[in-house]
Amino acid sequence: MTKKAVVVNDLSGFGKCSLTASVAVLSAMGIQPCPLPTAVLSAQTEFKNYVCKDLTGEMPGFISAWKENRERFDAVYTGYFANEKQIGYALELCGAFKKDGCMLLVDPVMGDEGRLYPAYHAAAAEAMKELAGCADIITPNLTELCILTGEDYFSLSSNSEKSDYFERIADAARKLECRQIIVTGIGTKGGISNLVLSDDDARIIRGKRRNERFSGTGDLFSSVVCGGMLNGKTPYDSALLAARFVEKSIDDTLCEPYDPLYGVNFENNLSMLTEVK
Ligand code: PXL
Repeated sequence: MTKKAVVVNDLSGFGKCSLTASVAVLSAMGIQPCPLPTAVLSAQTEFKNYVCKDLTGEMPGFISAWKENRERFDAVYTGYFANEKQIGYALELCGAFKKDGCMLLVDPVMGDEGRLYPAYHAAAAEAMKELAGCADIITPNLTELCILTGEDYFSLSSNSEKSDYFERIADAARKLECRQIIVTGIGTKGGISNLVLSDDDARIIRGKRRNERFSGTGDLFSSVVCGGMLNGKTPYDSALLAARFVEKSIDDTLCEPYDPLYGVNFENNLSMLTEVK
C-alpha cells in the first residue's frame, strides 16, 4: 500500500518551498503527502511584500477530524511554523498518530546564516526544542543546530577552515537527544557539505561551492530524506540522494537568469527520485 506522510508546513505562492516542495517530492517518491497547512502566504517571508493567512485556528479541527476518521500515517514530517502554538499542535498530532512504525522527521525551520527568518520569534524556537526532542530524525542547518543546542553560530562557523570543523559540529549535535541528525548546508572553503550522524557513525557528504542561498533547498532536501527513509533507505543514502537532487536543481537554475528568492528549478529533476517498484 502507498505510504502516507502528514506534512505540517505552509503553502507559499512563491519561493518553491515548504508544501510546494514537499508535495511534489513525496509524490514523485511514491509517498502520499497529507498536508496539515500552518499558513497560506502569497510568497515566503523573505520577499519584500507578502500577505500571510495564519491557520493556527484550523489545526485542531484537522487533527480531530483525522482522529475521528481513524487515519493512520507512516510518517509525520514538520517544517515551517508561523508561531509556537502551532508547535504545540504538532506535538498533539504526534501524540495521536505517532504509533509504532510512524517516523517523526522534524526539519526545525527557523533561520539561516546565523539569523532567524524575518517573521520567526524566539518563543517558537523554545517550543521547537521540545518537538525536536521527540523526533526520530532531524535535519537542521548549522544555524538551526546552534539554536537547538545553544552553541554560538558565529564562533562555530568561524572555524570552517580548521581540520576538526566537522568534529566540532558533530560534538554540538550529539548534545541533542535525537540519534539521527543530518546537519545541512555546512559551508566550507571547498563547498557546501552535509553531516550525517546516525548513532555512533558520522559521515560527510561534500557538494559544490555556492555563492548564494536559494529559497526552498532545505525543504527539498528534507522532503527527499523523508521519502528515502520511508522507502527503506538509510539516513546516509537518503541524504546522498537529497544532496544530488538539490545540487542538480541549483545547477539548472544557474543556467538561466534567476533570483534566489524564487527557489530552484527542481521540477525537471523529480525523475531522479522515482524508483521503479
Ligand atoms: O524555506 C523555509 C521557509 C518556509 N516557509 C516560509 C518561509 C521560509 C523561509 O523564509 O518564510 C513561509
